[in-house]
This record gives sequence, C-alpha cells and structure tokens, in this order.
Amino acid sequence: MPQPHHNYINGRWTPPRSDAWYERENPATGESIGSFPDSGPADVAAAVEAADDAGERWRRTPAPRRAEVLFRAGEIMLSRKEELARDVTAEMGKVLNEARGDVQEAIDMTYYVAGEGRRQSGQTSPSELPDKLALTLRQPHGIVAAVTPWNFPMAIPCWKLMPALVTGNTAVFKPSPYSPLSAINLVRILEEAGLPPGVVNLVLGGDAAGAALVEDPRVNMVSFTGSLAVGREIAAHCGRYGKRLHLELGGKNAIIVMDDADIDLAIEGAVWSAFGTSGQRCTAASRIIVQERVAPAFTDRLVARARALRLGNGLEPATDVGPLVHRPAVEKVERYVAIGRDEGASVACGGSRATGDGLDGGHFFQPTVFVDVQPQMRIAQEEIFGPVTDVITCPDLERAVAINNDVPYGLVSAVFTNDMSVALRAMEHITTGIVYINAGTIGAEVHLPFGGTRGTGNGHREAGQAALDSYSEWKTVYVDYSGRLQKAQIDR
Ligand code: UN1
Repeated sequence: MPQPHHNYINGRWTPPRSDAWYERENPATGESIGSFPDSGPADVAAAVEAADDAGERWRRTPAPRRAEVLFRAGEIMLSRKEELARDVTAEMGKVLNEARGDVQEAIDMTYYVAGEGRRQSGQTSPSELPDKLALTLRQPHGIVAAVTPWNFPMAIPCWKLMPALVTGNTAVFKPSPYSPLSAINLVRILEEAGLPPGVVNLVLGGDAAGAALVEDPRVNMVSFTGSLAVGREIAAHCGRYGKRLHLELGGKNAIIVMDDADIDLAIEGAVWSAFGTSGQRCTAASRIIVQERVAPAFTDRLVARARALRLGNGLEPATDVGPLVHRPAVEKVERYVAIGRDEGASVACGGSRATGDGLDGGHFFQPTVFVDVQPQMRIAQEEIFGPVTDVITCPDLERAVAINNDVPYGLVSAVFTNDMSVALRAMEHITTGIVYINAGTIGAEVHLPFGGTRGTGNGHREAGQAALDSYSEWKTVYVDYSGRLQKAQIDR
C-alpha cells in the first residue's frame, strides 16, 4: 500500500489533524492514484497561522529576491515537464499533449511573473505644489487564499500563486480534491526552489476545507476559479467581511462562422475548442453560431469530425478525447442532453456515454453536437462543462453578435471571417473579456489579461500585468521637501 500524501504547512509535510482521508481515482481507468488528506478546519487554521507568521519577513524580502525563487521554480518545472504532464493526465484525464500545454502554461506564467520582481512599476508624477513629488508603490494584501479547479491543475495555481508571491503576499493553496497530485508536485517544486516555510501552505480536501479557508478572518484576499454557484457564495462572504476577491467562474463561449469564412479553418477551430479537454475548459466553445448559407455544409462536416474523434486514456498517443473528471460530470452532461431534447433540439451525433473498447473503467462521454438549437434554450445558456456543443444559425453578423452576447457569462468569443470590416465590427461589438479573430476560443497566453464580463467574474483579471493589480494594492506617496505645510487645492 503506497504512503498517503500529506498537507504542507509551515514548511513541513504533515498528515491532516482531522485524520480523514480520501482516495482519488484515475478517471480513465478507475485505478487509485493515491490517498490524500480530507482536511478540516484545524488544518486550515494551522495553514493560515503559518502564512500569517511568514508574512512580515516575506513582505520585507526585496521583490527581485522573491522573484529568484520563482525563476528557480520555473527551471525545475521545465526540467520535469514530462513527468508533471503525466501526473496531470493520470489525475484529471486530459490527453498528454494538452497536459504538456498545461505544464507549459505554468512555466510561462512563472517566468513571466518572475520578471515582474524587477518591474512592478508604478507612477511618478509632478505635484501641483512646488518642492513636492508624488509616486505610487504596490503593496501586498497579506494572506491570499488560492482555491483552484482540477481542469488546469498546473497552470491555474501558477496564475494565482506566482503573482501573489512576487507582490509579497503569503498564501494558503486549496486545490480541487480531483487534482491533488499536481498541487503536491507544484508545492514540492516551490520548496526545492527555496521558498521559505509558511509562505505557501497546501491544504488538500474538499468543500469543508475550502469554506473554512475563505471564512478565516485572517485571510485578506480570496482568488477562486470554479462554478458560478460557489463563486457567488464566496462573493457574499467576502462582501460581508470586506475581503479582496478575484473570481473566474466559467463561460458559455461561442464561435461565430460567417458565410465568407475559411471553412476548413473554422472546422479545425470548432473541433479543437468544443472537444479539447473533453469540453472541460471555461474557454470551451459550447455554441457555434453559423451564418445561414454555410450552416448545412459546416454542420455536416463538424458532425463527421466529432464522430471520428477517438476516445480513450489520455496517456495513449492515439487518443483524441479523454474522459470526464468523475461520474457526477457524466451524469450532468446526460441531464443536459435530456434537457436539450425536451426543449426541441436534436442530437446530430453523440448524446450518450461511451462504453466498450477499454472505456468501461472510465467516465467517457461521446462528443456531442446539438442542432435545431434556439439561443434561449437552457443548453445554449448554461455551462455544461463537457463535450457538447450547439449549432445555432443566424442571418447576419448583427444577429450573431446579439446571440453571442446574450448569455449570463462573458469569457471568450471567436469569429471566423475573411472580411476585415466584419472582423473589426465583431471585435468592437462583442462584449466578452477575450475575442479571437480566425482562431478558436482556447489558447489564451499568459502575458495578456485573462477573464470575462457578466457572470464570468467580478471585474478582475488573471495573468498579464492585470494580475499584479489583483494581488496588490496601490499606495500613493507624497513627498514634500519644501519645509512648509503646503495645502493642496488651497495654496495656489
Ligand atoms: C480554463 O479553462 O480555466 O485559453 C483556463 C485556454 C487556456 C486556459 C484555460 N490557456 O484555454
């Protein structure tokens, strides 16, 4: 029996005080990947205390020195990219090539943010008064709770932890219970890179640990990626107690395909964006809005491509689409397929669990395309988070953009067209946080802001320079060297 895994608190790998454990299974095979702490409030309290104790020293460590730890962590991740990727696939199911992308995104973010150790630039400006200078400095929030999902178990923790660290915060990291291995791998790497004890603490477990962490009064900021329902609860708590908050809560993203588009390219973009990571990305394309003339040919080809995708264990090179993360995810997709049928949409391909041929031990669902979809149907409004996409037809760009924007989320949109004025008009009138022209909805890069409008978030962004704004606050400093008490707005 392999050793159970532990939490990481104050620089020590420690068993949970709760003495409660859970098993995680490989979603492709059902084999156990290990036993992990199901932490409770006492574990969370110890982790927060460690983050609190480490806070002052880390805040006073010069930012370029903090960043050196990040550079070393990036180097270690790069040297272990393959084994890290294999653990990603084993615990959450995405195909190995995409798992490599997940790890690469973690590396990219770590290097990018490490560079900010020597930047974090502010503003210097003249004063309205003589012999006076004004400037701005960033300051950390204090303790950041990083609550992360399983679908990007390397990249998303790095999106949160790295900017939190470089700006001088300490952190308690509570990953999804479905991707504990990657979280342990990442924290081990930070430890090896020389991160002082207490600066990042890892608490494994489920909702009880997450709730205790968010509610701990010593936590100053919560950064959460996950479902809209949980995000709203966290927001209510943070609103009540005045905590800083960053939310990333999903999407109902669309690809718009115009009659004049390069259809081969649009098909590639749609297949990759709808069925990559088995549709389990907040950036997945779960709606394809196609202009009427091209719709029949486009739909036939999309359905043919979806039918030809090979399902299987993501570690096998021939696999196109891996399993869903767990049984409840399969059941949720099944429920939505039934809802879509009841609403009057038709299943053009897929629509049920995939079995046989080595699939029986895992949580597989057939790539599914709905046609005859109306924009207000639940399947076209709610996030399904599985390998399901809807084809919606439209007469023109104006209507396509209206359909695109009229959902409770606002993360990503894509437009395929060869008409420059159509592309620019779409870019202007689409109201999501990210827009692609002639590319699918997935593939955000780390040095640009990531996030969305409406229910997708709360106005903050991850990645890019915007991440620094999420994890720090501005301090405005006025330096008066006149030797007199000068009064702004009054002495003129
Ligand atoms: C997510 O789905 O939560 O653009 C993140 C993309 C990736 C990040 C996705 N770079 O799809």
